[in-house]
Amino acid sequence: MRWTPRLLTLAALLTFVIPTVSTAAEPTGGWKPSSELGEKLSKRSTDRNGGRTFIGSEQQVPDYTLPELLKTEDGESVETAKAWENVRRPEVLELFRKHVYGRAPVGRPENMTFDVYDVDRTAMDGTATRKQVKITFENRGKSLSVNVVMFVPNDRQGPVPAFLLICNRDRENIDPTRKNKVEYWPAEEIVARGYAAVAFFNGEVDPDHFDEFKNGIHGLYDSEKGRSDDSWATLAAWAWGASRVLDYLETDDSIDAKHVGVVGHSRGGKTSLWAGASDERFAMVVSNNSGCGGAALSMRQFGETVGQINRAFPHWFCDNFSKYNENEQNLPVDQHMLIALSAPRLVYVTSSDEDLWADPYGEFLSAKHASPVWKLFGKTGLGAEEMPALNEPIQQGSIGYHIRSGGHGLTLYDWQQFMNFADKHWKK
Ligand code: GTR
Repeated sequence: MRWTPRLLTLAALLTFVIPTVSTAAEPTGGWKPSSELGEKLSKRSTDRNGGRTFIGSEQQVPDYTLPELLKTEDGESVETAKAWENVRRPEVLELFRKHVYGRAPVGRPENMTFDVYDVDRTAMDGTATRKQVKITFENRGKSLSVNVVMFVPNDRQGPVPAFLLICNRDRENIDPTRKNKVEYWPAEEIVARGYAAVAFFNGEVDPDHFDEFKNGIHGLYDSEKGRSDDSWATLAAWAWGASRVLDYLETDDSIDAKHVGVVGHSRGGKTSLWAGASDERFAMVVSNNSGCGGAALSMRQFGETVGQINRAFPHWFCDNFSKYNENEQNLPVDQHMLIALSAPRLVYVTSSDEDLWADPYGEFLSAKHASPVWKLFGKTGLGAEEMPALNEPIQQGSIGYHIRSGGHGLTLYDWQQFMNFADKHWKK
C-alpha cells in the first residue's frame, strides 16, 4: 500500500479516535514477571475474590477496552490543553468522585488552626530544623488533631521544596527524635539533598479500619443526614488530610509550597494519586507500589482485584465502587485516567519485581496510557512504550517510572529516584 497524504491523515485520525483495546501479551522490553511467583499468586486463597482465582500471568488477563481518556461525554475529541482543563478533566474528576473515592468536603475547612509547638534548630547534628505542628479541626462541638513532623535543611538560601509523606505505617516510622531511622522515611538523606522532609500519620486523620465512619475526620464533617453511595471514604479522607498539611506548608516561610511532592506507599500510594488529582497545588505526585485502586489498571484484573479490595478493606473506597466487584469491564474510568488528572504536573510511579499482587505491568501501562494528556500541554508524559529493565528508571518526561528489585516496600532506592527526578525538573 502507498501512503498517500489522505491515507496518512486517516491513519492519524484512527490512532487518535480508536480506544485502547488490549489483549493479553507479555510485557515487551526489559522486565518480565517471574512465572514462579505468578503461579503462586494464582493459587492464593480466593475467599474474597468473588469465587474467582487470582490472575498471575499475562495469558489469563482478559481482553479489555479502556474508557476513553480524550473523548468528552458528548463524544467530542479532546485535542487541546484548554479542552482538557475546561471540559474533560472536570468530567473525569467527577467520575472518580462518584464511582471510586467519594466526595470530600471542598477546600479549606473553617475552624482549622496550626500550632507550631516544637522548633529545634539543632536537629540532625545541626544540619536541620525540626518542627512539629499540630493541626486542629473543630466542627459541631467535636475536634480532631493531626500532627506534622518536619525537618528543614539549615543550609539553604530561601524556601526549599519538600516531600510530604502520607505515613501509612506505624508512627515510629516518622520518629521526630530520629532514634528510629528507617528507609521508609529517610529524613536525613532527604535533608542532605536539599529538600524538606515532612510527614503525618494517616491514622490520625481517619482510622484504617471499618468503623462505619463514626470516628476520625468523618465524625466531624459527614452530613448529619447520613451517608450516601458517593460519600468520601478513608482514602479520600487521608488525601484531604494531605491537603490540610499543604495548607500549613503554605504558611511556613521556610517551605517553597509551589514545589511540594506528595508521597505514598501502597494504600498511601493510592491516596497520593487521589490527593494529586483532587488538589492541583501538589507539584509532584509519587505513588509507590500502589497496585489496585492506585496506579494499576483495574480492568486487567491481575493480582488484587476490585472485588477483593472492596471486601478486604470496606472503608477505603466509596460504596459505589463495589458495583464493579467482578464487573471491572463496566467501570466508567480506569486508573490511567487517575494519573492523567495530575497532568501537566510531575508524577512518579514505581513497582517492585516481587510485588505481583500490585501488578507491576498494569502500573506501567497506566503511566503510559495517561501520557497523551501531557502531550496536549506540549510535554512528554512517560516517554516510553516498553517496560524498562529492573532498576533502570525512566525519567526523561514528566512521568517517572521504575521497577526495583525486591518486594513490596518503600526503600532508600525509591526515595533516591524521586529526588533525582525532582532535581532534574526543579533544579534546572
Ligand atoms: C495490601 C493490599 C494492598 C495495599 C497494601 C498496603 O494488603 O491488598 O491494596 O494497599 O496492603 O497498603 O500495604
